Amino acid sequence: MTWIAKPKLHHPTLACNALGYTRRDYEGKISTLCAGCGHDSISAAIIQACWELDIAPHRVAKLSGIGCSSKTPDYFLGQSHGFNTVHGRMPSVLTGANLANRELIYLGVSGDGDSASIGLGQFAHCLRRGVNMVYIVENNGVYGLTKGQFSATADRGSTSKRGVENTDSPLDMVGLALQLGASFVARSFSGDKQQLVPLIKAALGHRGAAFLDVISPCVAFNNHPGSTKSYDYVREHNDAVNRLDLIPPRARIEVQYGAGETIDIEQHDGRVLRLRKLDPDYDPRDRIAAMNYVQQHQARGEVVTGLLYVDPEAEDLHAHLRTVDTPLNHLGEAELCPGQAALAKINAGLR
Ligand SMILES: Cc1ncc(C[n+]2csc(CCOP(=O)(O)OP(=O)(O)O)c2C)c(N)n1
Ligand code: SF4
Ligand SMILES: [Mg+2]
Repeated sequence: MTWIAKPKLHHPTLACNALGYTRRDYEGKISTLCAGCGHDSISAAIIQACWELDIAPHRVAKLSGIGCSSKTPDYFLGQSHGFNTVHGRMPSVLTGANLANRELIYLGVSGDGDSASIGLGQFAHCLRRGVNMVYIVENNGVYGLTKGQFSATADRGSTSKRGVENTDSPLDMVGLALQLGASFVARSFSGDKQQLVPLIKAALGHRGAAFLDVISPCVAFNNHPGSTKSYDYVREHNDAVNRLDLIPPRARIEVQYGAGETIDIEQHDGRVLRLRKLDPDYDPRDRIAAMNYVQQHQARGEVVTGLLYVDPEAEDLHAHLRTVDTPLNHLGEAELCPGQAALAKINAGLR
């Protein structure tokens, strides 16, 4: 709970990184998400990655939109800069911040509702512009915060908590990111920290638009009608003296599987998610091959995970715009104001 402060005392034997920080120095407030929510595992992976990379927390700017996923930056990197924006508007605020101060490490955290519905346009443009950032979508196929409506990434034929079938085609964030020109595209699963932590570290080291789609189960809005642990079942069979909403804690799903292997993961609602980890000889430097690979496996009902595409030579928005090396917010009036003579020359050129 956010009003319960975390104890500041650290055990003296906790391991420190090269900056002298323990892993706990990269934590944030206590999470208010449902017990077992995949998003908390992603926060833990971000903490681990930043600690292992010896990133000074004050060098990170974390930005998000609106949703359970977008709440998570409050639960990690408590010493970093943070901006919780409007629903779907994280990318434009991040782009502006990045243009003003290129020296920070930009981490955008969003949800499938935030990025694939209301924020789809913003998502598209920050990727195609090559904004230097790590963009993580915590993808659960629902609007978790507003009680589980289908998001645009929900599979056709999947049923909601109320048993309603989704008749719309899903939108694949990875396929879109590849098409839109992101120079680093990866997918993972929240419960696979062996894969997720290195992917976050690689994305943080990439110059350009790095996109990470992380499948992250929502434990609250996938309880099927047959379940005796569902809200409806409990309400119908509960002779209660008052009505309280209860979110039953569920175990986090954790997985381990090797390169080239597939794994079937039974989710909390009983649906099976088939993940395939990339083959060891997969070459991630070919964008078109990556698009084909993702589509072919998708047609077989497999969700491919791993680093799908990277352009190691990528350039970012600052390179495209040829901005000065000094962050714009460090420049003084003398550098920012060209003076009367320069202005007169520009005006003359426009006559
Ligand atoms: C302009 C606007 N429209 C709608 C909402 C209501 N709303 C809040 S969060 C959300 C969807 C969140 O879904 P997602 O991004 O997938 O996050 P999750 O909770 O699933 O992690 C919606 C529609 C809002 N806050 N603002
Ligand atoms: S409603 Fe779903 S997404 Fe939101 S905190 Fe609970 S489990 Fe996570
Ligand atoms: Mg969601």
